[in-house]
Amino acid sequence: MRQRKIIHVDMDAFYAAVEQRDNPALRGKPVIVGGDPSSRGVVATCSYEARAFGIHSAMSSARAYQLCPHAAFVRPRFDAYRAVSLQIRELFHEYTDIVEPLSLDEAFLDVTENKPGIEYASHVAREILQKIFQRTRLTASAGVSYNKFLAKVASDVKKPAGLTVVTPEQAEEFIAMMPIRRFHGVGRVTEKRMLARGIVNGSDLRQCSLEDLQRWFGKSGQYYYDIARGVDRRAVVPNRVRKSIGKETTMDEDCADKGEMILVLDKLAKKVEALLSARNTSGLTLTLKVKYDDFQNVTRSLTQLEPIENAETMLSLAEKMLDRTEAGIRPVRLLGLTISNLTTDIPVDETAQMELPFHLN
Ligand code: DCP
Ligand code: MG
Repeated sequence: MRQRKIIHVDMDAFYAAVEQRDNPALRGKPVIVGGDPSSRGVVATCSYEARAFGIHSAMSSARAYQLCPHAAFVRPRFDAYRAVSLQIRELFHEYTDIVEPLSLDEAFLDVTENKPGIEYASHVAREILQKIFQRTRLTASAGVSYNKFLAKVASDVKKPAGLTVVTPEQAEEFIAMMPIRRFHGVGRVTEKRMLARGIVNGSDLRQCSLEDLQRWFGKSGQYYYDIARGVDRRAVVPNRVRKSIGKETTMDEDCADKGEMILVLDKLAKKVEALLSARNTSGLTLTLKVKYDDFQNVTRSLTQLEPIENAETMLSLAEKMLDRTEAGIRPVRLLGLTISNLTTDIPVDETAQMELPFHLN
């Protein structure tokens, strides 16, 4: 197959950058977008000034406040982020229609063939970053390579406002020195398990046999084996379809009372029912997510032969699954319900990231 030219574009400190752009008083300051520090909300993102204090996405806002009490805490304004997202999406389509958005602020582009007929993908990327700034007054970073994995990892290397190219000749060295936590697809749990086996960087990963990786990491083993060698054949797929629809909620206080949990699950089930019916879909699998007070997550799933679409069914399944967790014995911080194995194709709704628990309602 002919060498592909893939770009991954990712906006810098996206929500926080939009807030700083729209409110000059916030510029140059630690800005935290997310839940209120006095609530149990979390940080959606923060400005680079705030990152210097050790603050990061998904940290509790209360913790962020401890680390930097003088930071500006602002609520997210999704309409503003969506507007920017549309602007950059439109720009991408001036270069190619093979655009795969991963969220509001990032996308893969396959520019092997591109509309202006530019030869070098790095030139396309440079132009895109410049135009993003011209049109939105926001900066983005980009990675350019011959597959998605390398482009994605590369886009993170010179943030903010950076462009990193990884050519086939450079790939081996690039991967070898890269700490595995920077590898897309290696989550925190896998990272710990890799570190425990002495796998710290790409070069360590490359030493592992396929058999070992499959034994340790199951289905993902092949993926890790391939990426350690710079191999990733996944295509850039425009308009991905959603794999699941769900809702989760962080409780006001850690809860050890099962009756109360069931009330929360009942509310969640009704919300998920509404989400499904708004999209005119249903699914075969229901997953319950429980986060204990120590932030450990567990999930339980049940798959039915008949599509699940109403809240009542969801609640009765959820109750069964709740009994298969330690909820009640251990206090619970968050509960979530998700329907997957969807019975229809639903285009990826880029608002998915917004369903994270900011604790606004
Ligand atoms: N986001 C969120 N919750 C998370 C992670 C991200 O709500 N746990 C939102 C806020 C971010 C946006 O998605 O602004 C984009 O996510 P990124 O991971 O790209 O983070 P940023 O763009 O904020 O920062 P970076 O400069 O590291 O890309
Ligand atoms: Mg980003």
